Amino acid sequence: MDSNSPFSSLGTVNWLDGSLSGAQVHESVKTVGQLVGAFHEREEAERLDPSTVIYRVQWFAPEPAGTDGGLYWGNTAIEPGRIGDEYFMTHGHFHGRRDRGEFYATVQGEGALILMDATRRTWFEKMTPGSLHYIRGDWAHRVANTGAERLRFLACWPTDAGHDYESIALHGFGARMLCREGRPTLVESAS
Ligand code: PAN
Ligand code: ZN
Repeated sequence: MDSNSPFSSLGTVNWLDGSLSGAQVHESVKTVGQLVGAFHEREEAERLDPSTVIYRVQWFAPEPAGTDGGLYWGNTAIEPGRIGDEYFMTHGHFHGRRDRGEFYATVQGEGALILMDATRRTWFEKMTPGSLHYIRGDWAHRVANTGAERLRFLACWPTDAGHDYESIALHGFGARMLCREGRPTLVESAS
């Protein structure tokens, strides 16, 4: 059977771990050096090898960024670990357009999806294999790996969502996922 669909050679999803493959996969790697300012124990982060990988993102982008009504599909893999008492996590962001939502679905591992609304109210949803999470367009989102193995989740978001990292770099989230008495605990931030 021949297919002449313009997107038929996009690539494949490995449903065992969520990883993407094919010629059109985009990839980025985030290291301790790039995330140093995100963790509250900055000195601890500066003591680590800056090339240590915290997470990797893969995504399919069948349309250029900003296209009306398009969708992107991604997979994020966060390594297990902590900097001081804070679990390895993503930068986190608001969408540039606050009316553009997103789905996350956990494939492997254990984690926390940390969410924050426009008033800085911050809460989390537990991520376990199979858990599905809907992120409203005006909620900032960050994921922490609270388990002992790699955390992998899939994401689907609109092509014209955009990413506002600056608000998070400037003001952070209203709370952090910290290890307290051996357990992941959401602790309100001072600032
Ligand atoms: C995800 C995230 C991915 C990495 O694809 O971009 O998990 O997190 P940061 O972008 O915060 O570094 C997504 O939410 N896209 O919109
Ligand atoms: Zn997003």
